[in-house]
Amino acid sequence: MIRLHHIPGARSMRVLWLLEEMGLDYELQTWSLTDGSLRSPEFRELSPAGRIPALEVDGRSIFESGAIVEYLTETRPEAGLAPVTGEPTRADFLEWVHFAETQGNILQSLNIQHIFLRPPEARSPAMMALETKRLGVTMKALEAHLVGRDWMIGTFSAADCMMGFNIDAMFRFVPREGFPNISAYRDRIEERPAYQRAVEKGGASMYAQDFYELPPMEQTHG
Ligand SMILES: N[C@@H](CCC(=O)N[C@@H](CS)C(=O)NCC(=O)O)C(=O)O
Repeated sequence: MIRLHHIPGARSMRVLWLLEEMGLDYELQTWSLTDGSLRSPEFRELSPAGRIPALEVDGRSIFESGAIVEYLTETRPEAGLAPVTGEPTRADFLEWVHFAETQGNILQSLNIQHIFLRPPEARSPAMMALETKRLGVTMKALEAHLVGRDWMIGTFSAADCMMGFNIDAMFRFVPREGFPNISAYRDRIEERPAYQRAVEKGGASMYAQDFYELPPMEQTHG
């Protein structure tokens, strides 16, 4: 039995998409970011910092999306979704798996500032501007990397599934213009039947708007 602990639009999308690409049977257990349940003893047994995703698999629970992706590809090599240790592209694979989380942390900070922080006066326009710039730096790196490549390491791999959380989020904060390679990459992702199934099973995203403008700096408080 494989059970994915999931929140619509969260980093668990990475694992959900990978499970679909691998054709594995799994159950989904859906949690909420806002009802306090991630802090419950029951959930902390699975993920001690109370973070999504956690995956119950092979008689244990694994947390950290990157660790889950590495574990699933190592224990199920027949899926062919990661170069094995010793292959020339193994280091590239690891770099981009972990790059996704560097970018994911910035996206999380922007999600908190634009969507979750209450009251709205608690938001920091200065932090929002800084994190948007930092996101732009990671997007420029990604844009340059995708020149002449369809997928993160050339051929499709689980490193692309790690972008499953990022790809729906980044253009909510930085406009598409100037990022033709990321836009085309996103289109390729959205054409994959496994990604489409993951989106359908995963539930509605947290975003109510296509794009979130930066607030003017004079709204700074404190
Ligand atoms: N590095 C972790 C980050 C996990 C994480 O922060 N997940 C978010 C959802 S996308 C979460 O659970 N947030 C709840 C919280 O911060 O309390 C991973 O990649 O799994």
